[in-house]
Amino acid sequence: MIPASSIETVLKDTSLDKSLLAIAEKVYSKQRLTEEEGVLLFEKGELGFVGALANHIAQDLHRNKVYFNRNFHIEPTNVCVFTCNFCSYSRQYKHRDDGWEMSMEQMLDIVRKYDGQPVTEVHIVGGVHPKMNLEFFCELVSKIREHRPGLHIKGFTAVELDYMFRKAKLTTEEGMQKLKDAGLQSLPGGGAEIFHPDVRNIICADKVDGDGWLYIHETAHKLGMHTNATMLYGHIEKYEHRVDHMSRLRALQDKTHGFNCFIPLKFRNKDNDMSHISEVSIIEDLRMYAIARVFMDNFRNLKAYWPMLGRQTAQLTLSFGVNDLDGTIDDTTKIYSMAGSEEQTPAMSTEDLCDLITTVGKIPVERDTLYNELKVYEETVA
Ligand code: V47
Ligand code: SF4
Repeated sequence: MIPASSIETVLKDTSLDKSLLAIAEKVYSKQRLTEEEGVLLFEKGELGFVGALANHIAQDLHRNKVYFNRNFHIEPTNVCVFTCNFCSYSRQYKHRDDGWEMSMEQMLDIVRKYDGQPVTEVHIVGGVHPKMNLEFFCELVSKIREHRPGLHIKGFTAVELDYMFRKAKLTTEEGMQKLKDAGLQSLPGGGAEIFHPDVRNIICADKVDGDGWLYIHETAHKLGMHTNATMLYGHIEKYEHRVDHMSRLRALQDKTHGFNCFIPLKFRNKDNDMSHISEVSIIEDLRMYAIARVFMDNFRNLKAYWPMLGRQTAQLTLSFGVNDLDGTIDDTTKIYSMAGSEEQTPAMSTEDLCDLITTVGKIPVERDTLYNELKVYEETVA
């Protein structure tokens, strides 16, 4: 499914709302959109229109290439001191018998399971356990590094890091440097949710705030590490909050150039304290991705995380500005299956991912965590 029009057709459409035409002209001449224009796109831009703009930008940046990587996750625990209302995954410390807590050896066993397999990245993320501290995670990272020096270690959301550093009574710089010295190479984008306090104070009041999240990522960037950024959309937030969130990320990216990619995460409503909120439609998902591609003009990569969206919707996003599908995952994450995703045992082989990409006429490219191209599967395009 390709947006019905090209941007050139859109520009010639005399029936188009004047404010939308002005936005299309700005996109065509590579000018940045203001926050007001971002909100206007959400309010007035129908799917075909925003899709034409997003597709134009993605084609310009990536031609038909779509990236994926070979990765697996370690989720050390789902015990968590925080109480985010949208979370279906965590268990409070007093109910830890209902959850899981992995030992060092259990986590290293997961890494050893991939010995001899061509994975390039381990993604470590979990709940914030009061007894798993900075020292424990430095040891984990250095043991993984020692066992498999070539495996890129991407780990710990700003929420986990904020808690670890505070408990260790270290500054963000000191704590981050310790993890970097142990072998941590980049940070995932979780914990961002919606930065604006009007929303954050309702959905996840007790964890690091928006400024704190941004400061942790800025510090990582200053130390030469790359990071990702997410946004949890489709719950109580208004379009203004989405645009404010993206605008703050865009401003930090201007300053540091340290973000690898932006990942909008669709709110899933199973078994959490926000289950009464309906999930948004697939059309709204596609509009979200397309507008992110248009607004986030300094983020080269826009990722659709297929274990959360489901593989069919993820495939559709490829025609609406997305150029990355994350990885093979190998059934090593529970966050989204517990929140109601279609993907109850998320795993895709490289062949599955390539098929999904080539079916919509795109070229699969295996990448590493930093988006260096490892293999272009050009010959597989039908
Ligand atoms: O911050 C939790 C989200 C995030 C729900 O950097 C939910 O490559 C939807 O950050 N519905 C953690 N989302 C996962 C994460 C991530 C995932 C994939 C790739 C990367 C990356 C990072 O999961 C949390 C929160 O925003 N989340 N519960 C839910 N019910
Ligand atoms: Fe804890 Fe993360 Fe769940 Fe929030 S989203 S309750 S920080 S595991």
